[in-house]
Formats: sequence, C-alpha cells, structure tokens
Amino acid sequence: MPLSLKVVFIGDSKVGKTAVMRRLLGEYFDPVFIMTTSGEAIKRKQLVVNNYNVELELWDAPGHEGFRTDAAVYMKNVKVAVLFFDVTNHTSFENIDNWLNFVPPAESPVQKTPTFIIGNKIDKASRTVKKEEAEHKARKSNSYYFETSAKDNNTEDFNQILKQMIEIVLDNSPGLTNSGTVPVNQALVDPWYKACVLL
Ligand SMILES: Nc1nc2c(ncn2[C@@H]2O[C@H](COP(=O)(O)OP(=O)(O)OP(=O)(O)O)[C@@H](O)[C@H]2O)c(=O)[nH]1
Ligand SMILES: [Mg+2]
Repeated sequence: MPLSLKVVFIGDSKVGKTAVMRRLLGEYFDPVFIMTTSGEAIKRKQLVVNNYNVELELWDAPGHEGFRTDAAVYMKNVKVAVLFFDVTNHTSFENIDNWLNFVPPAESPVQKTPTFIIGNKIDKASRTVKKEEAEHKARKSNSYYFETSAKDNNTEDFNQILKQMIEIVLDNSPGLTNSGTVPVNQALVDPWYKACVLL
C-alpha cells in the first residue's frame, strides 16, 4: 500500500508553480505564460523515498485572487505545502507571509504541516531577493528553503529536490509511516509482515 501524500503548490501568479510542476512531470520548460485556473486536474507521481513507496497527489493552485474562493478545497488534508516566490519579484517574496496563513496546522502528533519555500527563476540576472533573506524567512516560519529554475533545472534535478523534501516530511512525521504502510524492502523480503499489514 503506497503512502499517499497531498502536496499543494501555492504562491503569487507568475512565480513559476506550473512551470516547476511541468518539469516534475517530465515536460519541457515553456516560456509562454498560461494562467492556471481553479479546478485543473490533479497530477500524480510515484517515488521511492527512504524505502517507502510514496504516491504524491500534486495540486497546482492558481496564484490570482480567485484562489481564496477555493482555498478550503486546495488546503483540505494537505500533507506538504510548497510556497513559491520569484527571486526577481520582491513583492512575491513579501507575499509569502500571506500564503503562510493558508497553511493549516497538521493533524496530531505534528503541530504544523511541513512547509517548503521555493525561490524560483534563479536563472534570471535581475534577482532582487537575496538567498540570505529568504533563508531567514524560512527559519522564522519553521519552513525549509530551496532555490530553483524551471528553465535550467531539469526533471532529474526536480526529482532530487522532491525526494529531499519528502525525506524531511517522513523524518518529521512518524505518524505518517507507522500505520499500514510497508517499507518497500520489508514488503519484498518479509512476507509475514506483508500478510499482517494486508489483513
Ligand atoms: N526565466 C524563467 N522563467 C520562468 C521560470 N519559471 C517560470 N517561468 C516563466 O514565468 C511565467 C509564469 O510561470 P507559471 O509557471 O505559469 O506561473 P504560475 O505560478 O503557475 O502562475 P499562475 O498559474 O497564474 O498562478 C511563464 O512565462 C514561465 O515560462 C524560471 O525558473 N525561469
Ligand atoms: Mg500556474
């Protein structure tokens, strides 16, 4: 039984959420902007992390004001929140504080939904947000910080980042993995354990 995790991408419009999502799904970088609207399909991706089969349910939210209308749907049962800003757009960085307010507290025993902040578009020369200030905000909000370029980082780079993120989530949320999910190797070599969990 894979461990299913709902992952939501939020952040201002045009910061690159969809572009990063496309890369994660093995697609090319597209310089043409097409605004995301509510109700677009949820994407799925399977990974093996720390010996667990993990199925990610990836939700790419719209960044424009309309998000508020559907915020409850996007944030319901979210297990990983990924907050994006554009390193060339300081306002999108400041607005991370507003986006953090949408992240719900996690279910017990963890107090907070694991939250990642991503500074995207680092390929661009016109950077206005310093890495240090972004790291500072991440520390203050108990989040983890990564920097990316949907243009220059390829699918493999994004897979590595995603794996690191899920490793952090699993390490910090023992409650996620101790009920019914069989580590991949254990399921293969230990049929007794597998049979127990399937019962
Ligand atoms: N140079 C550069 N351009 C990027 C990068 N990521 C995204 N873009 C471009 O920025 C624009 C906006 O990207 P999107 O991924 O559509 O932005 P979004 O956050 O999904 O925006 P909404 O759907 O409106 O919320 C597009 O024209 C992308 O091609 C990046 O890392 N580098
Ligand atoms: Mg989008």
